[in-house]
Order: sequence, then C-alpha cells, then structure tokens
Amino acid sequence: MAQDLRTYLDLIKRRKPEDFRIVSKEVDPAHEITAIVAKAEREARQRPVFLFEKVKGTRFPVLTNLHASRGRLAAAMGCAPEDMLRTYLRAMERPIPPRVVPTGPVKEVLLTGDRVNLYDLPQIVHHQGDAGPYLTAAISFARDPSGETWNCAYNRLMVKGRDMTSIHLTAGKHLWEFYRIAESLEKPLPVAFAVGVHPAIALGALAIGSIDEDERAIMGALLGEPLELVRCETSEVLVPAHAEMVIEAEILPAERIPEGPFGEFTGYSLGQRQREVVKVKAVTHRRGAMFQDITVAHLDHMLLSTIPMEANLYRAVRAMVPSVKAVRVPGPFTCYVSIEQRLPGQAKNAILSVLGADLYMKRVVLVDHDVDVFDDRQMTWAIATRCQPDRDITIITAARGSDLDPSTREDGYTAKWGVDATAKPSLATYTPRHCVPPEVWQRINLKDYLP
Ligand SMILES: Cc1cc2nc3c(=O)[nH]c(=O)nc-3n(C[C@H](O)[C@H](O)[C@H](O)COP(=O)(O)O)c2cc1C
Ligand SMILES: [Mn+2]
Repeated sequence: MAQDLRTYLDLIKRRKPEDFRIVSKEVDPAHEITAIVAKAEREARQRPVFLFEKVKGTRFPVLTNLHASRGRLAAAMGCAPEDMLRTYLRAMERPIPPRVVPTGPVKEVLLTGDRVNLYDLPQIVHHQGDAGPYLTAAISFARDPSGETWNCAYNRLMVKGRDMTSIHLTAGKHLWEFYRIAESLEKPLPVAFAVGVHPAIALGALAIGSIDEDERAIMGALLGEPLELVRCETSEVLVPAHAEMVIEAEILPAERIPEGPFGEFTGYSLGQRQREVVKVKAVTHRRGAMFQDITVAHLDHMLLSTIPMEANLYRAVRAMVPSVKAVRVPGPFTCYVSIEQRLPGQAKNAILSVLGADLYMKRVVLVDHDVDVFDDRQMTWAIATRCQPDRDITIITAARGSDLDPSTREDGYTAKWGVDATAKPSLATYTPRHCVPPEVWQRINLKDYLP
C-alpha cells in the first residue's frame, strides 16, 4: 500500500471530488489561508482539503484542512466513520513495527549547510496576535538519549531564523522527557520533523499511552503495513521515507528563546513564554513538494486529536470498568463517559481512570448508559437531575495538566474534577423517566391524526 500523502489525496479526489479544492488565485500566507478555511467552514459549511497553489513569498504550494472531516480520517484508516474508535483501538492493541529502507522520495531534494533557509517555506501566520509564522503540521521523531525508545508527536515550531525555530514541548510529555535527559547530559537532542504525511501517520503520532509505546508502530497498524523509514542525513534519527518534507534538527541544551503569543485549540491566544530552541541542520523534500499546514484551533486540528484521545480514554476506562459504553472528548480538557454501572463506585473508578490516563484531562463527567454522551442536551439534563454536587463532585488539587490552559495559576499546574452524574444508588431503582406507554406509542400513526 502507498503510504504517502499524494496517493491519499488521489483517493479523496476519486471518492469525493468536491472534498478537494484547488485555489489558484495568489494568497498571502499571513492570515489569508486561515481566513479562507475558517470562512468556508462558517459561511459556506464546506470543509474540503485546500491546496493553495500560489502563496506569496514561496515556491511551495500549501495544503491545509486535510483532517477537517471524520469521513476523510476514516478513509485514512480504511474504515467507516462509525468504526473509527474500534479501528484505532485495534491498531493500539496490534501495532506493526516500522521497517528501515535505504532511501525514499523524501530524499529527492537535499538541502544542507547554507542552503537551509526556513524563510523559503510558506510563512504562515494563522491568527491575529500570533508572534510570527508557525509550522503547525510538523511531526517530531526522536529517540530516548538513554535507550532505544522512539517517540512521535506534533510540536508547533515558530520560525526564528534561517535555521532556527522555537518549539513548544508540553512539560511532562514524552519529547519533553527525552529533552530533559539530553539536557541533563548537556547534549542537544537530535530530532526530525515530518511535514506532509498520509493522515494515518498523523493519527498515529497522536496516540496517547506509555512512553514505551511506539507511535510509529501504531502508524503502521493504521496503514496496514510497516511504516517505511529512512535515516536522516545529519543524524541517526529515522523519518518517514514518503513524507513530503523532513526538517532535520536538534533541540539545544540550556537555551531558551521567547515564543508566542499563539492562538491555540483552547480558543485563546496565550502569551509569550521562554521556550526551547531548535537548530535546523538540513531540509529534505520530494520534488514538487507540498507544504502541509494544519489550520490550528479549527476542525483540521480538533478532529485529528480527538480520535486518538477518545481511543486511549476508552481503553483506560475499560481496564477498570468493563461495561463502559461510550467516551467522548467534546472540547478542551473535557471527557464524557457513559457506563452500564453494575456496582456502586464504578463511576468514581471511571473518573479516576480518565484523570490518570491523559495529562490534558481536567473535567470528567460520568453518566449512565441511557444517556447519549454525543448529545449535549442529554448531558446537561443528566448533570441537572442525577447529581448532588456536595456528594458527587470530586476535586483533585495540585496536579499536572496542559500549560495552555489560561485558567491555571501557574502554567500547567492545575486542579481537576470529576462529576458523577449517574443515578444513585442505581439506575434501576431511580425515579423512572417519563414515557408514553409503549403499546400506545406503537399504535399511534401520525397520519391518522395529522392527515
Ligand atoms: C496540530 C497539533 C499541534 C500540536 N502542538 C503541540 C505542541 O506544540 N506541543 C505539544 O507539546 N503538543 C502539541 N500537540 C499535542 C501532542 O502532539 C500530543 O499531546 C501528543 O500525544 C504528545 O505526544 P506524547 O504523548 O508522545 O508525549 C499538538 C497536537 C496537534 C494535533
Ligand atoms: Mn509517546
């Protein structure tokens, strides 16, 4: 199977031509690309993949909004939209290790030394107040400096010079941990960023789990075959052979640089911080490479991260409460779970599982299986009618969460809470829900009364 972005785009063009829109009119990468994508979604209710052919100041066309539809993400995993959770869970359970190959299309153009110039890339500024151009679709590949564990993640990069960016490493996450090990040895951390990949690779990169779980093998399982990797020109780091572009780099020890403000998935433009520094050593790319952008904080970003998060949270709750029915991440830092509660206390166990399984999770709401977690009105109803706050809210203080939550007193240092909105002592013994007698409901034919 082909594991490159181009073959995937051909599939989309064949299956649903209106899902792929080429914009040939020139656009300014400062704000215009994000404006067009966001306006198409809001005003025209369209969320196609966009290919901007002519982008001011660069020879690279820009591809964005790739992940903004559940149908497209399902197509990337070769399943129906309603089977995405199950398919992703299977990939986590049965990972396929990657395979190293001698070379690949990403090596068609090699730029090293003085030929490295990040200003040749599209200088995309997304939202008002952003401190500058950002790369939002860069997937990091790195190895534990003290072992053989590999890690992948998305990390936003702010362009700081011809061969320099800053990087946002969420404290407590895996790349941050690798970096801390390297920094304690006073060594740079070799890293490479893939830009422009098959969306199965994007989904795999976002797998949440133990630091020992290899995202590259989850990518392989989602692709249905081993991910093909090639060695970097300037380090031992292994990168996808079929990526549109790879940026080879290292994260420098002991250096920090101002980064942000930057508009993020939280819905806020969070202020400037001192962050780690990336020195770029080489850029390699396919001939005629597309530069991929993620329209940050819009559907392109939100849908992509939700599926891997929900799969991990489902897995975590199921390890504790086998009768879990559904898990939904409806927005930043939030998770809804429904369970068929067989014993008192299982809702609390599920709350603990969610808060223990994902750094970002801050609010968990537990409901019975008769409530649809994908229906916000039902969720509000259950909280209002099955929950006594003094009895049913659990607050965990002084824990670690996202450093992009503006409500924390100190970046990432946060309280967390769980709301048990299941009926107590049990759904079976709870005040019954109103309903029209079933035999009447069956019998009534509306046409007899409203001809
Ligand atoms: C488009 C996009 C951008 C992201 N940017 C960052 C980022 O700048 N820094 C970060 O720590 N996580 C970022 N994330 C989230 C991480 O990629 C995600 O939490 C990942 O699972 C972390 O990997 P790890 O679990 O191996 O540590 C981003 C996710 C997406 C989808
Ligand atoms: Mn990881």
